[in-house]
Amino acid sequence: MAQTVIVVGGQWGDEGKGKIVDFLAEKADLVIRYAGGNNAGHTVVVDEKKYKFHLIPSGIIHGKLNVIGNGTVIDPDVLISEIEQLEKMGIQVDESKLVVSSSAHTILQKHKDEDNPEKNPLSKKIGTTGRGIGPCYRDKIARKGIRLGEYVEKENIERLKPLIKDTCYIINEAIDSGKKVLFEGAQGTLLDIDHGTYPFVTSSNPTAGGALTGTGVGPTKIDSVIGVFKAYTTRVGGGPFPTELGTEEETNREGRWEDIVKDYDVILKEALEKANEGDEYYQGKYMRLMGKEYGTTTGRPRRTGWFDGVAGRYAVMINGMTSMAITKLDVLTGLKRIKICVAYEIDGKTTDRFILNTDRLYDVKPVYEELPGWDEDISEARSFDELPENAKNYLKRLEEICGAKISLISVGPRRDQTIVVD
Ligand code: 2SA
Ligand code: GDP
Ligand code: MG
Repeated sequence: MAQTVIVVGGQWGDEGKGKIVDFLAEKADLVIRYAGGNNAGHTVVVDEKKYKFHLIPSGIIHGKLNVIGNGTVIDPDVLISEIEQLEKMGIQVDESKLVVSSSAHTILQKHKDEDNPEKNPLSKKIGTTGRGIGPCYRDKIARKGIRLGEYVEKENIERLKPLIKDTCYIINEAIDSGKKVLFEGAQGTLLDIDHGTYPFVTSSNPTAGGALTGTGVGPTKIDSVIGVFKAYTTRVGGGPFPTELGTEEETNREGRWEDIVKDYDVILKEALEKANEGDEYYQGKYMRLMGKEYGTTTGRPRRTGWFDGVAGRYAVMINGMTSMAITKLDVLTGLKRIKICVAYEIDGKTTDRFILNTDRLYDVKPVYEELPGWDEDISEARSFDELPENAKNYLKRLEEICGAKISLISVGPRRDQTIVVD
């Protein structure tokens, strides 16, 4: 592992950044969250134990120093309850394990009240997580927010006081003394307030640039940027999604995970049969079921679709990715044919560039390349060579289309289900 690594989401979030960060964290000294708040949700599975994080970096299970940087927004109640939950699971959280920037902004009750999708048409349209993220960042930019250091002092929150630090010094001193630092992205490139599908975005910069402003580290100190991509695409909430399979209404009708888990095997088998007959809706449904594509924060079903190589290439460029991690390759197992979007057709023309005008992105028709799939169980593969030929070919095509090499492949949720590519 390079000394300083940014792990960033290449799509619309939930790419499996938590798992990749957890895998890399073993070799790191510091793990840092730099943007967003408890709208994020990372699931990490270690020894069959499932850990769900919203605010605290995944490095906490390794006993590393975890930092929540100045670019984040913090709901103090959520932070305290996450700390308490971890302590119940036997993970001690004190200032040697977790520090939080005094300059992070505070999510207040009024921010949460405002960002209620049931009551606020804008929150509903965007499909926000309802956690008060947008209103809090708005107040920060308008220079009327409350920074966490000030809030914790004012409200006298004893549990958080020892954790509040000027984290930019801690991080820079660690880097200067040769320590290994991982920057953990939340959400993804296409949800970035500047580079994503505005207004269907979150209110921060999840991209690599956000790792700098969100921590106080300069660009010359960054060695590598790993972009995490699913082997297909998902999206939660509203907004255009060129390679989507099936419609949003149908997604909603399916209900939440709790509702379908009872008949899981039967529904999955039916979805695969219909998917292999060429039914697009069931191809998407198969990905949703196989990938358990239901939100960590809200339990919402995620919209699913084929890998979008145009968006992938754009994400590689925006973040200056030095390599890619491809996750959830196992989810595609069973599909006879797998598609990759290689270009967009718009106004009768073909382009290999992402469309930055969000309204126009709805009019895009993906140009697909079709590759043969594989049937073999790949969840026990631990090297590139152990993968079926068709899986290898699929990955090689993703590299060519996106223009970055693949350094990690994930074939299951567990830490050990990871392939390092030399
Ligand atoms: P917000 O709440 O203001 O940040 O919402 C704005 C948009 O950003 C999307 N967004 C996300 N998309 C995927 N995953 C997210 N985190 C949770 C998870 C989601 C969940 O990791 O599973 O549990 O539902 C996340 N957070 C924000 C959101 O859907 C809006 O489109
Ligand atoms: P993040 O927000 O990017 O950290 O991603 P999430 O944790 O929200 O969503 C990714 C989900 O996929 C989690 O439930 C992970 O446990 C799971 N996951 C990660 N990698 C893999 C993989 O390679 N295969 C499978 N089947 N699941 C994975
Ligand atoms: Mg997530």
